[in-house]
Amino acid sequence: MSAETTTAAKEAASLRNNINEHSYRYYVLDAPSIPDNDYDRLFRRLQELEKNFPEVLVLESPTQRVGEKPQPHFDEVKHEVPMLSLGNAFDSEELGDFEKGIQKQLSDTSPLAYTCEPKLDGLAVSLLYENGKLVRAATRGDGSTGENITSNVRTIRSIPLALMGENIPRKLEVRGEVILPLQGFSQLNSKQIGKGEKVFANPRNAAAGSLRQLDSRITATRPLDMYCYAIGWMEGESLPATHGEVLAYLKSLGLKVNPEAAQVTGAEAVAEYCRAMAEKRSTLAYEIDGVVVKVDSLALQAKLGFVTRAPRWAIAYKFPAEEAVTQILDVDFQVGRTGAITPVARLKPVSVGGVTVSNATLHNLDEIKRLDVRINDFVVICRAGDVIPEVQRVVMAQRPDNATQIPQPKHCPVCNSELEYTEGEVIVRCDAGLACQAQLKEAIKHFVSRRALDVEGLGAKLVDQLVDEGLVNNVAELYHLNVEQLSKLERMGPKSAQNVKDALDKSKQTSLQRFLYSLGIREVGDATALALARNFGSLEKIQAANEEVLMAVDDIGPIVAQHIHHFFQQEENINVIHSLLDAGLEWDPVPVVAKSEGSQVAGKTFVITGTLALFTREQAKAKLQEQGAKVSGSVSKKTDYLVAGEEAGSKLSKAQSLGVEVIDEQQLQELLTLIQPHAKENL
Ligand code: 5U1
Repeated sequence: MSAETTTAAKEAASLRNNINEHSYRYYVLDAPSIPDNDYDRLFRRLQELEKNFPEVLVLESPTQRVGEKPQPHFDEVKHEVPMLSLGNAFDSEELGDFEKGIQKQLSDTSPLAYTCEPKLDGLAVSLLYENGKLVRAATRGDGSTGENITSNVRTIRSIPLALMGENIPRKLEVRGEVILPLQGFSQLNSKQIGKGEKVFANPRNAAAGSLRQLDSRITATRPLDMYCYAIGWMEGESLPATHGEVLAYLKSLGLKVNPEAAQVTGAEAVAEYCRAMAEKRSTLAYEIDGVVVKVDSLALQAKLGFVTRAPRWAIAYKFPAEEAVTQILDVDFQVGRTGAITPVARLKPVSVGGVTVSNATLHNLDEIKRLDVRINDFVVICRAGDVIPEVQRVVMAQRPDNATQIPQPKHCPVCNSELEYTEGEVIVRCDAGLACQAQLKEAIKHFVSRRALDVEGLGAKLVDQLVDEGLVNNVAELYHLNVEQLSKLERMGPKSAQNVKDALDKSKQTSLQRFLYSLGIREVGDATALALARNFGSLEKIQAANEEVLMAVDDIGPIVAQHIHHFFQQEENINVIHSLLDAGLEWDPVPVVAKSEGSQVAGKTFVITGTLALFTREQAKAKLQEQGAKVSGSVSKKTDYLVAGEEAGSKLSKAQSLGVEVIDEQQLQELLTLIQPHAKENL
């Protein structure tokens, strides 16, 4: 190295330290120490040196945050230590149960010390530092395998590319939440509107969309931030004794940790922290949806261990569903797949927990009566998670003079046929079946949906067009479409048309369960379809079964049996089935399952909670019942097993406190397949 280069290298190193320190103060501590102009000057000088002396350039230089070209895809990353999810608590009683469960396991009733911190509504991300340098960042994915998003994460200014401080470990895998703060979110949406591009529904979606960019130059324009909350694993330094100290250690390395984190003792103090955080929520610069509570002692955490994918030593307290008041502008009636008429309130748009809501369901006509809701009324809207917002109550004190009764519909709003009001039934229906375009569209959407024939690329808008243009009058006619017809439709080029045609051809090879489900028989979900397929083994036998024979199948009661039998009696349905078979739909023979003979689960009582990945809950239930197990909705002393999926909530805490055996779905699958090696088919 020449003397000139050595001098340049020294100056570059000093500039990097200087710039990193100022960035840290600005982005992590939120306490800038120099004016922007001075910072820019330092930055430009470093860029100049690195340009003139490329040999002094290092990957962790602050000038190297943004990549120069897009990447083709994200590689997979296998997490060395799984990224866990958390069980939920919804009130102080459940927080108390959480503590009791732990005390029971530890055989010690002393109140426990916890660290509480806000639960950020963002995306869990893992950062890997080797010798202090950021070498990899990954999404959580399914907890075991995520995606390598290093180039995007490098653009997040509050994440150090090189750790600071004295005790830098040889290797450190640190976890936290990437978020888009509220101010950045509204700026981003204003920009999107200006460019005529998609507006993000909430900061979480915007953060997810930003991290999923293949071009990190786009991510770099999004003001993302990250708060770190845990060490996944570490080499070369020893872990502190408590979680509070872990957070302090991460902070000493230059990582951003949440300043709201606090240590408290006992479940009551935790509940108090949660109440205080709920009050503070609207003043925070980012969205939160609850509080994460962790047993503070790492030794106790290790002793308590894990159930399925959630630690026993931590829980997420979730804030109650969000509410807002707005005015009903009108009420429309929508027609569902089975002809059910649902009243939908059209609202003056209102933000509920960061999402703009303009429609809310009123469920059915009885609900309109129960709420005594009228057009122009001010109403409380409630939105919980991804559920469709609903009208919760009328603000009677604010009822305006022009509040008008919602007229009871006499005719179908789509096909105009007379509506059927059945004594004692809450649901009003249009019984025009597929002659009603709304029902036809919904039937086709159901037919091509993921759990049915799974026709990729045939989305709702395309289905609407196919029906509106008269190209498809029943599901079988989908298979008569040609590329030319498809490519003439809106937003369809020859390539997309060919893709849809290919996807339709691919869907012809299916399973009997999917085929039955896709027919959209009332009350026949995919679990019932599976039970039918397993019990009868062939379509012909199901078609020939009378109600009594159908009712011999576990879980099929008189009403479901009547719907199935009725469906297969209709000439129109028989014709469509023939046309589908003529079009080439086929499936492998289905082995008929002997009921509970020899099963490990026969006679046992199961409760299923949380989100399962290998089964739907209904499938798990159907399979258990098929093998003679009972499936109950609530945990009690009589429960033999709790099957806990992701985000298992209060049932998990209750099972733990009652000492009920908790298994994950892998173990469930093992129990189910012990005597039936073919039981995995068709899941
Ligand atoms: N604040 C915070 N969020 N959060 C999410 N802490 C925290 N801890 C988590 C998760 C999933 O998991 C621990 C088990 C590390």
